[in-house]
Amino acid sequence: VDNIYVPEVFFTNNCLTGENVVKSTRLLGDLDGVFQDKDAFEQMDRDRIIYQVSSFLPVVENTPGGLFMGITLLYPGKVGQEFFMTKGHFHTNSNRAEFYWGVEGEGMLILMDEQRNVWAERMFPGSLHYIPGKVAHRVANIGYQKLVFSACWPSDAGHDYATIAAEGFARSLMDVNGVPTLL
Ligand code: S6P
Ligand code: ZN
Repeated sequence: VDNIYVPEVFFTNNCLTGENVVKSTRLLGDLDGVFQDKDAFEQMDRDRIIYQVSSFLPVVENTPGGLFMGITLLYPGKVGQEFFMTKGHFHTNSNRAEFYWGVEGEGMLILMDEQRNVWAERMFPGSLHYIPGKVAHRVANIGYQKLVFSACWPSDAGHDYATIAAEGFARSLMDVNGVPTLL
């Protein structure tokens, strides 16, 4: 498995074969419509890498009872005053929960329930976050360094990106005079 962000924990588990690891890269251009400041977005390089995900998929997608694990590297930066963040999603099997935990850097986990209530939890190395079912989740990098976090979710959760693409989150995490603030 070349050119992949792999922390020590993966090597000690000796579970990477290269066939069950799926890597994906999200460029700024893939996040069109996600950020509030459209003018700032248009002035930036659409080919800039915003985040990369390596997912370890030991079973076939949709297998009931299995688990997936992923590690996400989210670069620092802002579009206007809004911190770089992941697309965010609900799960297709909406009641499926997920764990996130912070590995490196400083972030905010932004959560939204089906009534569009939004709240956030601070992420830092060692922070652990339980995301209940029916709660959309996205992560913002609020620091000056890369943010690395890991996730574990059921193999039959699935990803519903369409709802967030259509309706967004009800609040955005902005830099207000140096303070990350949900507006
Ligand atoms: C998968 C898990 C993460 C995210 C990754 C990127 O269920 O939540 O691995 O896929 O952090 O975020 P997103 O919203 O683009 O999938
Ligand atoms: Zn998820």
